[in-house]
Amino acid sequence: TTDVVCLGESMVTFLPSQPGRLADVPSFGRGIGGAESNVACALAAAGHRAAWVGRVGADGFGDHLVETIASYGVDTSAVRRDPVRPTGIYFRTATDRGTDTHEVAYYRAGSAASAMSPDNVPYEDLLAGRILHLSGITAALSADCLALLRDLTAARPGRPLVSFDVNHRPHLWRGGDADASVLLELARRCDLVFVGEDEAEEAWGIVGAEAIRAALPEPAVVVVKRGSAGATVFSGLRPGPRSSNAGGAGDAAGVAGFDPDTVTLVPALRVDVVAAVGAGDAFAAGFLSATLRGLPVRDRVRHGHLMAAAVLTVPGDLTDPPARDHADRLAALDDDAWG
Ligand code: KDG
Repeated sequence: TTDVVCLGESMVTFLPSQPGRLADVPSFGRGIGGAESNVACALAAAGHRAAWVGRVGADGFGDHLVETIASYGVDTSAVRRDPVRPTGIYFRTATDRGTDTHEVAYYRAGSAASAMSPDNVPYEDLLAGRILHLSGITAALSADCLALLRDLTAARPGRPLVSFDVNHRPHLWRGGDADASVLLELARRCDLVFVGEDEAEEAWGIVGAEAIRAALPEPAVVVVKRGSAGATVFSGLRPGPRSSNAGGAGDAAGVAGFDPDTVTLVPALRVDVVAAVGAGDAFAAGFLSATLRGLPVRDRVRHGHLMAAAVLTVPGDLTDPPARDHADRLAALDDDAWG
């Protein structure tokens, strides 16, 4: 069986040849982006069976995405091609060193992925893994995509463990019918939630890790990312709204392997940030990887931090994760080494 199935829009990414305003950049290099396929690629590179489900155009950019994602070892067999709508693309400027300020220009309105709906995605493939990984980006793409996330996060028999990265992208919520408050509604229906302290404040006006957990009481695990301070994990066995298959896929994925109601703060590594884009995806991949391996909560977070550190120190969205035995040795270092 597949370990993790990731659903979402992937795009061809254009990275600038030089720093400066988007208006002044003369040329761009091609890469790939897409939060959920980034997670799938990192998981596959770390040795897990990962699949990505998405929708791309019947165009060269669609070919490039499918081929590149497959080259990481990700199963792309359930990706659908849209005969009419194009593959989304986006451009961005270089991040100022040490900061997270960059411009992003999306060309994805009306994209193939925005046409995903409960009527045209392969449910059998989506529900076939131990974990289904989703993100809030999909909710912002279209009313159909929001309906799809609502459906996939609904309680159903045999549901895999549902992992949700809130991924609030303010640009995407401008001018739509829904607003970012739906991300809170969706997150509450999932089993494992990743959210940044900053994005919870920006999207929902909720300040601080404890307040975030109070607003998200249902998921068995809530991981609050706190930038360079690290991450706080709230975990507990809760009956929740999803009637998750106790003893089934959810348990097998190890989320239930926590003592009830624990709060664990795990400091991050301090790195010299080149570009922050993709770090959240790498963190989720590291945490999921260690979860699949049944590692203790501290080590799940440390594997998240290690994968994030690898991506933070390169310009693109994606990089090879540290080898597993290397990551295990780093994760096992004393608290002193982890600051
Ligand atoms: O997390 C990185 C993503 O934000 C990036 O790859 C592009 O998926 C993307 C988005 O929608 O912003």
